[in-house]
Amino acid sequence: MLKFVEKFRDNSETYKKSAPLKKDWININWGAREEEVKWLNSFSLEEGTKKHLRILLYGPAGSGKSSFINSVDSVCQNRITYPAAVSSSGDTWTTMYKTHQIQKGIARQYHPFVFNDVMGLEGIRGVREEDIKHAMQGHLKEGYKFNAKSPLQPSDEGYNKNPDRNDMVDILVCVVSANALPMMKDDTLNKMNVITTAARDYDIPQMAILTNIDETCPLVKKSITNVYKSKRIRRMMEELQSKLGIPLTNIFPLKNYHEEHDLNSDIDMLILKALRQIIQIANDRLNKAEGSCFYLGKECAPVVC
Ligand SMILES: Nc1nc2c(ncn2[C@@H]2O[C@H](COP(=O)(O)OP(=O)(O)OP(=O)(O)O)[C@@H](O)[C@H]2O)c(=O)[nH]1
Ligand SMILES: [Mg+2]
Repeated sequence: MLKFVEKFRDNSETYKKSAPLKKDWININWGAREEEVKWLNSFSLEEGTKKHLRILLYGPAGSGKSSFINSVDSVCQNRITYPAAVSSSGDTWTTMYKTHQIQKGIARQYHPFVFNDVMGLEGIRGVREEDIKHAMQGHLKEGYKFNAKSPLQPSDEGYNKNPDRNDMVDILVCVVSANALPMMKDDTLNKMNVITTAARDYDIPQMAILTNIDETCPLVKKSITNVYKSKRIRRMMEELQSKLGIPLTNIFPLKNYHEEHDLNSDIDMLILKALRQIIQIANDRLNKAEGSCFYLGKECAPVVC
């Protein structure tokens, strides 16, 4: 545990200004937005598996979890939308377990994936690790109000005793702000360690998103298309890799929509790239688990499609 925390400790020195890379270290076709949207709109789940993939976002307060849901919804609807409330102060804003469906841009047609937004991790005022474990296993009922003082108990009203596969989480996504990464507190890191270990035990795949890249690197602030030329962003991704044990290929830097009035195809591309990988990894895992009546190490009720 201590090792995990040590690895995350104040690394602000590491992120000092340095010359940009001459070439992108990860190739990205900035002109491929329409292709990505087409892929997304044609994506469907194998028949008889689940109604939707469930994507659970967690991370420190104010890291951009709710903003990521809004950003995905905006890209999918081709206009700026705000289905999830975002914070304007330093305190954690999301306090309720809520499922967000993403509309396809056509009324009442939804993508076969949903997001769950949870309370921020921060210290004694943040979500309890036990509740994230409950969420992964599908035990949190819709509308459950997080209580930082005590986690949900099986005898509580908000506890779903018999979750089916649609309630269970298919992928866990850690959302971290590039602004906050160098100053991450020990109690937050400890919670992350407990959560990543639990996900590993449940065999739930994990990814990470690095938000606020526009605010942490002047090069990226100038143009978002410099993201893979920025050494600072690369070092942050490498740090996340070593802390969370997530391969670099599954860590996506992006900028959420937060004050814009219009979409921007470069911002969309980074959001779409991350989203595609989330969906593909979750779907691979779902297909692999198919045929087994055990899910997340537990015997579970039949699928309700
Ligand atoms: N510049 C910039 N601001 C962002 C970005 N993502 C989120 N924000 C802003 O950061 C603040 C916090 O974002 P939220 O989406 O509410 O963060 P959260 O993780 O849901 O926070 P909690 O619900 O409190 O845990 C808001 O004011 C957002 O507008 C980003 O990529 N760039
Ligand atoms: Mg939130």
